[in-house]
Amino acid sequence: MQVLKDLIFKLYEKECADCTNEELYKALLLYTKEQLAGKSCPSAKKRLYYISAEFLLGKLLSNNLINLGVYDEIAAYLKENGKSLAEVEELEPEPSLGNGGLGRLAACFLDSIATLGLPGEGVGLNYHLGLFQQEFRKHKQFETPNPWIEEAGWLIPTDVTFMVPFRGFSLKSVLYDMDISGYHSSPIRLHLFDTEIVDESIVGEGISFDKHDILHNLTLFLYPDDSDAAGKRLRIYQQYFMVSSAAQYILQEAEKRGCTLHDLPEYAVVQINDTHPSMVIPEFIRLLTARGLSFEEASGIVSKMCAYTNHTIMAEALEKWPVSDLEDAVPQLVPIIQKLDAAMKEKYPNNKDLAIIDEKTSLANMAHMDIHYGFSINGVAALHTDILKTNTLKAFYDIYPEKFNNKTNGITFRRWLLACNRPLTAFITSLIGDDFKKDAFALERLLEHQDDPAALEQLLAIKAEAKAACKDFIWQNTGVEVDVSSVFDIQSKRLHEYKRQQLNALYIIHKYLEIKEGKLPIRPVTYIFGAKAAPAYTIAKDIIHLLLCLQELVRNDPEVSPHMKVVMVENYNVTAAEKLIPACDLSEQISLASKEASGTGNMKFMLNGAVTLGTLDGANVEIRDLVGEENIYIFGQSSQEVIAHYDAEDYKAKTYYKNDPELRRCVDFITGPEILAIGSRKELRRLHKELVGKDYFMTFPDFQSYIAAKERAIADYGDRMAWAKKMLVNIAKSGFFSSDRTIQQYNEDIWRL
Ligand code: 26Q
Repeated sequence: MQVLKDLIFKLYEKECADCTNEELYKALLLYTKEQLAGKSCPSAKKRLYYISAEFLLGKLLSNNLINLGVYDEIAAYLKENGKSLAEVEELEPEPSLGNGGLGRLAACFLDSIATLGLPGEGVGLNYHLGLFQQEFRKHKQFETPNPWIEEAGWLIPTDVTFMVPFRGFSLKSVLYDMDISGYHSSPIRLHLFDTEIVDESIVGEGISFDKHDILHNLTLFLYPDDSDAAGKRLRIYQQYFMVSSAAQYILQEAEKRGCTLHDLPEYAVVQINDTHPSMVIPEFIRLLTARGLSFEEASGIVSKMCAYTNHTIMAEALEKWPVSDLEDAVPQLVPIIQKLDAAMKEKYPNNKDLAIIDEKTSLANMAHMDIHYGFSINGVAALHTDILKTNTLKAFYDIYPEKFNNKTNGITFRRWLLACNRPLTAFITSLIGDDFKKDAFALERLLEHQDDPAALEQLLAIKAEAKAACKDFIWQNTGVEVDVSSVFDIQSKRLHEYKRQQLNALYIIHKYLEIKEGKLPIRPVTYIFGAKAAPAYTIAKDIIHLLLCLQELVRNDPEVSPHMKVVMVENYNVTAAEKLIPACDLSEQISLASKEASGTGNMKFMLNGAVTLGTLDGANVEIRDLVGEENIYIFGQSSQEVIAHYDAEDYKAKTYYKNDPELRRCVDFITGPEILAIGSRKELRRLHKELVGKDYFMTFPDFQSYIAAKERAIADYGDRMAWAKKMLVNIAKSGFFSSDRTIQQYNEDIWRL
C-alpha cells in the first residue's frame, strides 16, 4: 500500500486518516488509472472491434480494484485508517452510456475479452448527458440529464481525430479512451468518439433541446427510442459519426501494423452490435474505394470482416431508415447502399423479402444489409436463434445457412458475483475453492453440498444479510419500509409491454383484492420493480404510473401493508441492480414467449441464488434445461403458440376479459376509485383501454397460469431447506452463463483471433 500512501501524501500532504472521502475517491481513481496504464494491452496482428451504440459499464472503481487483485488490501488499509471503501465507492458517478440489456452485454463482453487476453477493443460514443435520469413526481416518470463526466474521471484524452462528412458540413471527431480491466489480466481499450463543439447549454426543460442543431447536440444524449421524426434523423447523424470515426480508426491502425488494405480481413474483424452500427459496411466501402480499391474488391473485403449480432425479433426495433433521410444526412452512403441493394435484387430477383431497400416504402433495412454483406449473423439465445432461422429471417437462412449461428448471452461473474456479492463469493470459495473466478463451470462442484444442512443454512443467512442491506437501499431510494422476512420478488429491467410488468401489476391487484376480502396470503411478499421507460413510450409510462399508484395505495393501507408492499425503485441503473440482485428470492422473467431475445438479468439473479418465475422465453429455456423443472417456476403460453396466434391474428383480449371475472375485476381496478384517488384519470384510462382493447402482448391468456405458478413458488418458499437447495442448484448451474464462455465461442466461431 506504499504506492497509494505516497500518492495520497503527494496529492494532499496529509495521511489517509485525515482525508475526506472525496479526497480518497480522487486518489483511488488516480491510483487505479496509473496501475492500469502500467499494463500493456494485448497486441496482435488481427484485432476485434466491438462497435456498439451503448456500453452500460456501471461504476468502475471497485470492479477495477477486484480485477487488479488489490480490493481486499485497499479495503483493509482504509479500515485501519478509520475509512470505508464502500463509502468511498458511493461517490463515483455511474457512466451513463447505455440503456439496457444490449449495452450491459457489451460491458460484460469487454470484461471477458480482457480477462481472456484477447486483442479486442470497444468502439462507441461519449454521450455527455447519457441516458436520462429518472425522477418520480406525482407518481410519474420525469426525465433529467445525467451529466456523469467528471473533470478527472476515467476518460483518457487522446490526440486522435478524424473528419466526418455530412451533407453541407463536416464534424471533427475526437477520441477519448477508457481502460477496461480484466480479471488478473491486461486491460483492453474502450474508444469513445466525441465532438469538440457539443454544447450542454442548449438543453432546456428536462431533456429537451433543439434536435436540428446537429453541430451542438450530436453527443449530448443517448436516445433510447426514435418516437419522433427529428430524433430519428439525429440517430442517423450519431450512428454515422460513430461508424465513420470507427472505420477511419480501424484503417489507420491496420495500416500502422503493415496492412495494404487488400489484406484488411487479416488485420481486423468487426462485430456489429445490433443494427445501430450497420452503416459501417457502406462506410468501409466508401473509404476503401476512395483509397483506390474497386467497388467489388471493397465490398468483398467488408464481407470477410463484418459480423452482425441480432438482439430482437420485434419489428419496430429492427432499424429501417428512409432513403430520403439518409440522403439528407449522409448522401455519400446512398449510392453505395443502392449498389449493394441492386446486386442483391439482381441475384435474387424473385424474393422481395431479401431486398435491402424495400421497393414500395423506400426504407433501407439495415439488418438485411448486414446479413448479405457480413459473414456471420448470430442470435443471443438458442430459442431466439431458432426463431430467427425459422420465422423472422427464414428467407435469409434459406440462402445463407452457414452464416447463422447462436451465441447464448452471458454475464461477467466478476461484477455480478465477486463485486456485488462478496459474502456469497466468500461462502462459495469456502466450499469449493476459487477456481470458479476464472472457470465458471467449476461452480458445479457446489452440487456436492446440496444436501448439507449447514451449507444450506449458511446460504439462507447470506441471503438474509443481502436483504437487510437492500432494505436500507430501498428506504433511502423510495421511503418505503420493507419487511426483510417477506419474500423479495423482483422484476427489474427496461419497461416494455413485451416484458409485461403489467401482468405483474395485475397479480398485485389480485392479491390486494383478496386481502381486502379477508383472504390473507400465507406469507408477506415485497413486490419490487426497477424500470425506466423510453421518454416517448406512452403506455410504458402509464404502466410506471400504475405501479407508483399501487405502491402508494398499499403503503397507506394498514389492512394490507403487513401482508404486501410494492416498491418502485427510482432511476434503476447498474448501481441499483448491484443492490437488488443479491437480495432477490424470486426473479420475475415473464416476457411473452418469443419476444425476449435472451435476457441477461435472469442470469444475474440465478447466479445470486434467486429462483426464476418465468415463461419459456429467451435464455429462460436454457436455464430450465440446466436446473430442471423442480428448480424453476414456468408458466404461460409457449413461443410456438404465441407465434401461431400472431400469424392467425386470432387473439381477442375482450374474450378473456368477458369470460374471466377474476381477471376482469383486476383490470377494472386500474380505473377504479381506489387508484383514481391517487393517480390521474387520463393515464389510467388509456392503460385500461389498451389492455381491454388490444393487450398486444397477451397478458390475459397467461394471467391464471401466472397466478398459479407464483402461488406455488411463494408456498414452496416456506420449506426453507428445500428452497435453499433450489438456490444452491441455481448457483451451481449458472456457470454456463459466464460471458467468458460466450466470448470464447465468439472467438472460436466468428473472430478467430
Ligand atoms: C432502435 C431504433 C431506433 C432507436 C433506438 C433503437 C433501439 C435502441 C436500443 C433498439 C434496441 C435497443 C436495445 C435493445 C436491447 O437492449 N436488447 C436486449 O439485448 C439483450 C442482450 O442481447 C437481450 O438479452 C435482451 O433480450 C434484448 O431485449
